[in-house]
Amino acid sequence: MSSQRGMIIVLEGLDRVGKTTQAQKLVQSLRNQGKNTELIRFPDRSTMTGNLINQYLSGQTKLNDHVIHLLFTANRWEKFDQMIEMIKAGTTLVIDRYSYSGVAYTSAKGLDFDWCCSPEKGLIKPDCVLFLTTDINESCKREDFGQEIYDRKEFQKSVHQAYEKLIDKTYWNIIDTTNKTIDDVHDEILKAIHVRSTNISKNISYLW
Ligand code: T5A
Repeated sequence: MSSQRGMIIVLEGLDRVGKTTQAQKLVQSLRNQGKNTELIRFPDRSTMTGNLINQYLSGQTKLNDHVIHLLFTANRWEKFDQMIEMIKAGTTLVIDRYSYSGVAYTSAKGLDFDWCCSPEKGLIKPDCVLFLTTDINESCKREDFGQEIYDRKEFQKSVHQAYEKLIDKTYWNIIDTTNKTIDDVHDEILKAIHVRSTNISKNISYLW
């Protein structure tokens, strides 16, 4: 066991805003700094729940809105024990989407906000959420937008409004990526992480 627990960093934002690009670059930079770092993506489409989620997102299977919400949450609970182990061993986790996506996307469909939060209760609370924003007109034009069921501009606007209810400046950084290069955004993220990393509590906290 490491004497210092790993940091937990989450990237959030609308579809195609650049989360995966930035998560991968962040993992690489942290590893270059000598930090043991792992990338986790939600949904994890490789598990049993992930397979159902993938069928739903690609339009092959229809599911009740409550059911798909609980599947996304279960997909996170499946990783819970492994994540705790890694953090305690001193591994930094960079997580591409998390509970905030769950709540923002489902509540944007009109489901009760508190109901959406409740199955997330008890999951690990991140030390830092990087909320990537951009001009929706730009992200909707990016490659592959429109391939999955949530890739509709009007729905994305509702999701953004739902995210705004979740912003907690005590551990969220809003990173406006509009007209910025991938490298500029990466630099901004590194600066934000550096500031947050000086203030990590010894113990793991839990949502919500
Ligand atoms: N969902 C997810 C829920 O409803 N509930 C949940 O609990 C969870 C976890 C799938 C869907 O599931 C929903 C949300 C989603 O609708 P996903 O697989 O993470 O989730 O889907 P996306 O968010 O669409 O993930 P993507 O990987 O497709 O998009 P990213 O990661 O935001 O974007 P990225 O990095 O792949 O970049 C997209 C393109 O933009 C370019 C990249 O090169 C790439 O071509 N790009 C830039 N171009 C110009 N300037 C920049 N600064 C750029 N940054 C990236």
